This record gives sequence, C-alpha cells and structure tokens, in this order.
Amino acid sequence: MNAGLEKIFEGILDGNANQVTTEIQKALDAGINPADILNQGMIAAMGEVGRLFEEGEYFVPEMLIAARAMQRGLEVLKPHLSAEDVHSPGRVAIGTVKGDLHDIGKNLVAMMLEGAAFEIIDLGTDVSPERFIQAVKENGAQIIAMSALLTTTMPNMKNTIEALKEAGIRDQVKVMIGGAPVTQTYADQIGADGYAEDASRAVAKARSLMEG
Ligand code: B1M
Repeated sequence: MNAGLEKIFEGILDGNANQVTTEIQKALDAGINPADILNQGMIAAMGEVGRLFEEGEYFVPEMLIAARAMQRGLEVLKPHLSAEDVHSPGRVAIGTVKGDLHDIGKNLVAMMLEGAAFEIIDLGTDVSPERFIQAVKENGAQIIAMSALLTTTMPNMKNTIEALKEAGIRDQVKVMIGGAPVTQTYADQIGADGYAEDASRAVAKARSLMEG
C-alpha cells in the first residue's frame, strides 16, 4: 500500500483524527485518487477495526474513536468524491425506536455502516413507525435499522414491522434490529430480516441483507 494511504489506515485504527485528516489532505495534494483513499485507506481500516473488535482486541471505546476518526476523515474527503467513486452497498434508515432515547449504540452502528460506505439516513431517537415508513417511501431506504435499549420499547420494533405491512411496503425493505435486550429469537418472533449483536456484526448483516 502507498505510504500515505498506510498512514490514513493506521490513523483510523489508532482513532487519531488529526493524523487521518492531515494525511488525507496530503494524499489529495499528491494527486492520489479519492476513491483509493476511501477504499484502500479508510474503508479497509474500518474493516480491520471490526475484525479486531470481533476478536476481542478492541472494545467499544476503541471502535468509537476509530469511527469518529473515520467521520472526520470523510468530512475532508467527501467534497472530492464523485458519485462513481462511492459504490454504496445500500441506503439505510437508522433510528432508536419510539419512546427510547438511548443513541450511543445506534450512533456507533450508523458510523460503522457509514465506514462501510452505506448511505445513512439517521432518524435519531424516539422514531415513530410512521417516520420509518416515510424514510422508505420518500427517501428510498432499502434497510430499516432499529435500535432499542429498553425492554419497554422493544415492542415498537414489532409495531413498526406491522405498520410497514399495513402500508403495503414490507416487501420493499429489509428490517434489521439490535440493542442490548434484543436477541435473534426476538428478531425471528417479530419477523425481522436480521439481527446483529454489535456494530461490527451489523455491517456484515447489512451487507448480507443487500445481497440476499
Ligand atoms: Co438508560 N437504561 N435509561 N440511559 N442506560 C439502560 C439501557 C439500562 C440497562 C440501565 C440499567 O438499569 N441497568 C436500563 C434498561 C433496563 C431495561 O429495559 N431492561 C435503562 C433505563 C431503565 C433507563 C431509564 C428508563 C432510566 C430512568 O429514567 N428511570 C431512562 C429511559 C430514557 C428513555 O430512553 N426514554 C434511561 C436514560 C438513560 C440516559 C439518557 C441517562 C443515558 C442514554 C444517553 C444516550 O444514549 N445518549 C442512558 C445510558 C447511557 C444507559 C446505559 C448505562 C448505557 C447504554 C449505552 O450507551 N451502552 C445502559 C446500561 C448498560 O447498557 N450498561 C442503560 C453503550 C452502547 C455502545 O451499547 O447501546 O448496547 P448498546 O449498543 C451496542 C449493541 O447493543 C449493538 O451495537 C452497539 C455497539 O456494539 N446495537 C445494535 C445497538 N443498536 C443496534 C442496532 C442494530 C445492531 C446492533 O441494528 C439495527
């Protein structure tokens, strides 16, 4: 790998946002293709972060600062990327379900998905079924990603799936769920298409939902 791209890659792994932004600017000034900076330097680094997390070498704080460094880097790189440079695997509308204000895990999932080049529509917290439906109808979301941290708000995942059915658009969109009290069994019970236990696995799950 080009030495500059390597520094970007390492900067993301270390969560060193200043290194990442400085090295991206240097790479751009040196005429390196923005798509190569994105794919070889940045997305590859987030893939490595996910691997280290799954192997127990990284924990949530390391993943969070890496994702933040990635986001800061994207702010520098984005104006230089053309539509052809970014091969987005899909468009994801993500939110914490109605009644639930926990957003740290949801934000982490959104950042990791963005790091994997997914287009993210972040609906925030306390998201009603109607708002998720709107994201499918008006914003073309291909995946609805719902997070819940409370046992009392988990039923709103089921309510959202029911609302999608009532709106006649259940088959137009994949539904993925997660959050501390959520399980694969619950996902199966309510008819979600996928469940992921953490932000890294959420990326793999979203990819497989787009392929399937
Ligand atoms: Co709250 N809270 N909280 N809280 N809070 C919990 C969740 C709780 C377990 C604490 C406890 O009692 N031990 C408990 C829930 C009990 C239950 O329902 N079984 C609880 C409670 C009761 C409450 C209140 C009701 C307290 C009160 O007011 N009486 C209240 C509810 C407010 C509301 O939402 N309406 C409340 C409020 C809050 C704060 C506002 C103070 C704050 C939230 C701040 C914020 O998010 N901006 C807060 C916090 C911080 C927590 C704890 C301490 C930490 C949650 C967190 O951020 N974890 C939490 C206790 C705990 O978990 N130890 C607790 C870190 C985060 C990275 O993990 O969100 O699990 P997590 O996300 C993971 C995975 O779950 C997964 O990936 C992430 C990263 O790997 N994941 C997904 C998450 N979403 C996913 C979606 C996916 C896939 C994977 O696909 C779509």
